[in-house]
Amino acid sequence: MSDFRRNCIERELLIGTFAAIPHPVAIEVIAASGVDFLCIDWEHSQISRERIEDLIRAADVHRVPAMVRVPGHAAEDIAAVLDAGAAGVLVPRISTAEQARSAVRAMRYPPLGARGVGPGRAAAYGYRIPDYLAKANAELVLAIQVETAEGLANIVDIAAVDGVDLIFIGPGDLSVSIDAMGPAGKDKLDAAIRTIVKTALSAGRAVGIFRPTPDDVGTWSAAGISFFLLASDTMYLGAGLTAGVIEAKKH
Ligand code: 3PY
Repeated sequence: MSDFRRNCIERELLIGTFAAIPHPVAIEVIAASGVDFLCIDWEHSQISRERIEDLIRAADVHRVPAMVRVPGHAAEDIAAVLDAGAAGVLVPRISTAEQARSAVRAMRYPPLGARGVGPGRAAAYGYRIPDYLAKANAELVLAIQVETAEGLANIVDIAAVDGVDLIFIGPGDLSVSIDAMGPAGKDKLDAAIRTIVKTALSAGRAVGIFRPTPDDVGTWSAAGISFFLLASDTMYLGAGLTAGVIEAKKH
């Protein structure tokens, strides 16, 4: 098993960020920050499928595991990023157990799933297909994202799906979906998050969450969340530069 998957499953504290800038330089800057992993955000960025392989390559140079958040549930997209060498996949908007099972089928080779065999970068362009087939199911992380009212209602069934390593909570979408936005919705949103965490942990899944800042990582890690995606390269660029400009303009 890869260290990354073992650390996910064993609920080691893992800190990463989303990569949304479609250039390997941004990946190298992220990798140099000390993150435990990064997640290339194909869902909410203008990163093209062709570019993903180069971004993963840049992370590999620095030995930082790179997962990819795919744009939807298509098996073809999951296969494409895994063939490019992703260390795992984050599948957004999983709201039913059947959607979770379909993600497992797309992610794993038989007998656990139905992923197709291809001569991609992950298998050394075809030269190491048998080696890759022997280890891929054990090495790659499958994280599914629960972020809808329907997903919250179905969390017991979703968490029970074998082959899912980690349930990742998207608080932004969840807050919109359950009508718990802003400060007025905080208690409702926190209660929903705690329900997902408790159910996922009872089913033996690790739990992750998106946080825009590290401020409450301690609170959520005490609640059992071990995998954190903190903001994104673009958000940190914006926050860092804004703070610098404000400071400079004081003089
Ligand atoms: C959310 O907060 O809904 C997310 O998807 C974070 O990426």
